[in-house]
Amino acid sequence: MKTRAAVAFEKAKPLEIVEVDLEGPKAGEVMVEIKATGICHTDEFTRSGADPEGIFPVILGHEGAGIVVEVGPDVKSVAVGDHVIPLYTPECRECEYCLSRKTNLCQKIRATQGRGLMPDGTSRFSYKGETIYHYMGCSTFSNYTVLPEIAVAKIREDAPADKVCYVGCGVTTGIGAVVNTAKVESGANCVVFGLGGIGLNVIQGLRLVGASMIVGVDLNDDREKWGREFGMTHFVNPSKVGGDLVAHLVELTRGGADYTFECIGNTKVMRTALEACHKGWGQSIIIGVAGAGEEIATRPFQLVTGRVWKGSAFGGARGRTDVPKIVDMYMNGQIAIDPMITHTMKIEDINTGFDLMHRGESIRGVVVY
Ligand code: NAD
Ligand code: AHE
Ligand code: ZN
Ligand code: ZN
Repeated sequence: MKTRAAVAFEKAKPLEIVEVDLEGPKAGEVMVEIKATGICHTDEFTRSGADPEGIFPVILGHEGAGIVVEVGPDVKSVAVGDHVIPLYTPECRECEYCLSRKTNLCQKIRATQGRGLMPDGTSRFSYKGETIYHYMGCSTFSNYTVLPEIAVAKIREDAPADKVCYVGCGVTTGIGAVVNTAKVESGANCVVFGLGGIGLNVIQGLRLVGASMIVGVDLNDDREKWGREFGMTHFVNPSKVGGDLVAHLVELTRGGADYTFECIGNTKVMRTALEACHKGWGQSIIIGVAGAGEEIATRPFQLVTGRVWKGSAFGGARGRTDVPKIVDMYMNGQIAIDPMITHTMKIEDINTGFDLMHRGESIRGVVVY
């Protein structure tokens, strides 16, 4: 069949809206009509050419919500008509990683996913006879896409797609980093670096668990009102701190933070986030994704003296199990999503969504098909 999609034909070029060819689902796969998709900074990271796994031409997008329209042979866990959220971190419930209970990083299809292909090593997308690659196993910048059944979470039917698409990455990543990765306890003092689509969800996660001090750090002063709306108690703009930022944050948190979260993808800020942690026990969680060739550095003494560096992918969430629960939390009014979706647009205007992100004007742009 034909489907309308925003294709990244080359790195660092605007996406082009074209009709691509999409093959139907094979065994264990489902076709989903994507109703809405968010634009995450990771889409921009890959579009820009900074992603070492970046492969072109590709259909980006990994923050979607939609409805199953066709199932391939042997599909058991979902049916036509089910409302689903695509999962870039699948949950097969049978690989060594899933069974370990120590990680959410299911590896069942990771190798082919990283090469832009379905588990059988082929792509379902093509354009004028040429292969177009899948992205993060999702490709939600296409109106219709094909996914393995282990990479979709079934959600309640009354959840609005144009809002809960954000659970497909940003909301789950932010709240999950607090609850699953850091396991922040009530009363903790925390610092969040980067108050965008991810950082604001870290902030609302910290409010949810009863953190005491929630310091937000961003170069964009407009982000102060956003942080405060979701629970931030203090705001720091590093460009306005006279001296050393680490010393400033350590003093503000009376000895260093119990937990810090890097939600930017800047390796210099990652160092600051670690060193702003409390001696003896402070934990710094890296969420931001850094470009090819970039590395983190600190004095080993920072770790010797008890600070801990951790990373978090998809908030440590097991998608098929946890995503429906996060959608329920939204529907029950326990977490906010609507205010963070600052812009909605048609697929034809998706490049404007990237521009708004670059200019720091949007928190989340969402494409509605
Ligand atoms: P965003 O563009 O919405 O937000 C980034 C924020 O960082 C902006 O508010 C910006 O002003 C601020 N910022 C930039 N440089 C700064 C600096 N030097 N100091 C302080 N603030 C600064 O991006 P997002 O969608 O929130 O994504 C944030 C990061 O998280 C990206 O690297 C993205 O790729 C990554 N990410 C990771 C995961 C994961 O599972 N680990 C999931 C989603 C996104
Ligand atoms: N491809 C990059 C890494 C990108 C990355 O770290 N992705 C995160 C999700 S970001 C969502 O917005 C992730 O889940 N990583 C785990 C994984 O297995 O990819 C690179 O550096 O090669
Ligand atoms: Zn994302
Ligand atoms: Zn698995």
